[in-house]
Amino acid sequence: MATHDDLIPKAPWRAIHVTDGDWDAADPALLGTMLTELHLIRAFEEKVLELAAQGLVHGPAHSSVGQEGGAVGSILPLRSSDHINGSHRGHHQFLAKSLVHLAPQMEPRATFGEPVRELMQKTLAEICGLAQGYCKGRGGSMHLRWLEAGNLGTNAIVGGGAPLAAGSAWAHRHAGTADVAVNYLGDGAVNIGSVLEAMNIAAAWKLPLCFFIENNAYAVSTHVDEVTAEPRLSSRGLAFGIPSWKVDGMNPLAVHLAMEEALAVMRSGDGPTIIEADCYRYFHQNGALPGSAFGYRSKEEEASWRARDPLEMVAAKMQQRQLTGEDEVAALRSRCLTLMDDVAAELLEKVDGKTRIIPALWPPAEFRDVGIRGDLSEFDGVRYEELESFAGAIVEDEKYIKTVADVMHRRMSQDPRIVIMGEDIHRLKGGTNGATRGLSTEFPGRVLGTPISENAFCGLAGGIAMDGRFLPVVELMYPDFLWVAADQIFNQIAKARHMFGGESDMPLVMRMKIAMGTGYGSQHSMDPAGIFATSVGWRVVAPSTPFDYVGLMNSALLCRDPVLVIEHVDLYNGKGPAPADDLDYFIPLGKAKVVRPGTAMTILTYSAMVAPTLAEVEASGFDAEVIDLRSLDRAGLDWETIEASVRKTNNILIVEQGSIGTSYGGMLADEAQRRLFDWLDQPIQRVHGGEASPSISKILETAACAGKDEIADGLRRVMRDQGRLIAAE
Ligand SMILES: Cc1ncc(C[n+]2csc(CCOP(=O)(O)OP(=O)(O)O)c2C)c(N)n1
Ligand SMILES: [Mg+2]
Repeated sequence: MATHDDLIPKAPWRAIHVTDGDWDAADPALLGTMLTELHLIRAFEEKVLELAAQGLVHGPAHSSVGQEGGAVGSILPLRSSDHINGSHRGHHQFLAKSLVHLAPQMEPRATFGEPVRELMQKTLAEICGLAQGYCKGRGGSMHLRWLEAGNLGTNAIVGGGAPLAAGSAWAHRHAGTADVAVNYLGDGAVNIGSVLEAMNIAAAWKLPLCFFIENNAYAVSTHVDEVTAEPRLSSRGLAFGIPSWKVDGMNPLAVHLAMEEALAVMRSGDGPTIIEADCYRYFHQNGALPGSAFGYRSKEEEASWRARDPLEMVAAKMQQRQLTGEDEVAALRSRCLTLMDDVAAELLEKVDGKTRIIPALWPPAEFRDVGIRGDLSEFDGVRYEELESFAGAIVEDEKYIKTVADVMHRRMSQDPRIVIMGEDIHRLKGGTNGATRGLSTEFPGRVLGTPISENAFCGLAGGIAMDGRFLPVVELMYPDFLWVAADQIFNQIAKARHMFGGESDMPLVMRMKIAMGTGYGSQHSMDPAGIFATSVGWRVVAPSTPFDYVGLMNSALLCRDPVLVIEHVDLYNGKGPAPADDLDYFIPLGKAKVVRPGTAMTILTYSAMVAPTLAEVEASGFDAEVIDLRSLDRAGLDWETIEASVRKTNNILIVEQGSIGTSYGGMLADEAQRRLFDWLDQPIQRVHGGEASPSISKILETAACAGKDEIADGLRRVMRDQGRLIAAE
């Protein structure tokens, strides 16, 4: 008969409770600060609900009323240089972190200073979508960011902030500080992959990151017991070796003590922690009605939690120690309400008996797209080169893949901020293709082999980029994995700058190789250009020669925006011109290149389709002009070069390899016909692959991808449809 041993989890999992002795021993100044912050946040949230009820908050108002204790208790032991982020329900954490930054100690009897008043107004203004808000009204309630105070930015994607916070924690650790990051999340968020992936990577890499779970038992109307067999959510730590605490989140002192214990772990370099705080939101998911009004919970349950209100608890404990009195608490409450009335009044006016936002406070409509990308001023004064005018020595037949590794080697040796990450990039002589060859031995600690957690490591890189002390380069093994990491790549990295007000840089480089033709089938064979180029925020480059790779990679690394560098297996194995010893020049983001002048048509193409296009043009005898686009994103398309060509040729053929569904050419054709319609003699023609993603079977794969035959056919079509005789037909 089999025998069993009980296995002991690697990390402790404990409930923490406070005693009367703890309350008696608590520093009076700490309790006074707690009480003041709790009241300020409560009054703030009540004002938000009041404005929401009057229709003055556009979008949801996810109030934290009832949950203030967890935020205040956990944030008071933090310092300004510690970072936090949270979710859609984040006002209380944002305010608590900002208050600790502005006024580490608050005296319940003192009048509020101007900085606190300004905090309240700017936060309220942001929630109302007004220009004076922290994110100029762009972020609203769900995207509150104030980096100076350590607020990285709240998130409307449940769990989406966890990988970003891991990036911040990585930056703290790698910079050699003892600072930490705290990711606030709900019980619902514990079940999403981003969070579980982030827990794993944070533990594997010993990142100083606290996952602070506000377990209010509901995700909208769904009870935690319905969606997990282990509703004690701090148990998740057991799976990852993360020390975890379960604590009464209505008790700010208990939470404070739990966070102090967690900080001792994190600040001493022992990795992440989890704190699960049991708490309750008094109202529904959003707005001022209780949850019971929607039938998913009872009035009795609500009353039982309200009876344990954190504001009342702290006040009662302080009164027991005669640190305050009922009148003083009432006076504090009244000063908080007056403060909120005052700051709200400055945003509002009454017209015909109706309250409205003062019109002058809205951001102007022209602000709509401002700050999607940076202004590229970081390129001022750099040395641009083109192969044709390059004064240095050229190696005519350099392997493209060697240049990929060489230029990164050069940049990493010059710039200690660069850190690269991806699956297996630290082994196998430079990852699966040799693109990072030699780097892990040369730069230990800066070449990170990641777990297979695309969402987590892409988001972690995003968090590093937003932190700004380091410069992340991410390799995605195959482009199709972008769907796995889509939230971090598109919702987080791409949107952050614009969403947070248009000024927060996101300097990050992502590399991926197109692998069509390798037989890796439907899930490894996409061209990512179309998806990235239509996902505003990304810049996209596709160098087709080793020489261009050097200049464009250098530009990608200098740019303050996220840049996708598209590579291709066909290029890796091919050879082309490369600089013999100069790896320091740039090629502008936004500069296409005419690689063959001609008059019969303009062919727009990129990456590994440039060479076969040139070959087919020569074979056809048609005098086509071929443009290697090089920069593919909407802001990077070089319309000057394209327009000059089309004015001459009056015909466009777009050549790409991949399938039509997510193709790049659709966006390009749309943009081109709007701009160049007057110069066109016929509709824009396109060469592209089939509808389905390429299959593994060699014949079917060849049929699915555009190649030399399709290009030749495209050339003939353009000639035929412009009515020019074709000798062969
Ligand atoms: C990925 C994702 N799925 C669904 C939603 C819609 N949504 C917003 S909040 C929410 C519930 C979140 O519950 P929980 O994590 O417990 O946080 P709480 O609202 O209780 O603070 C849902 C489903 C979302 N914003 N993001
Ligand atoms: Mg919840």
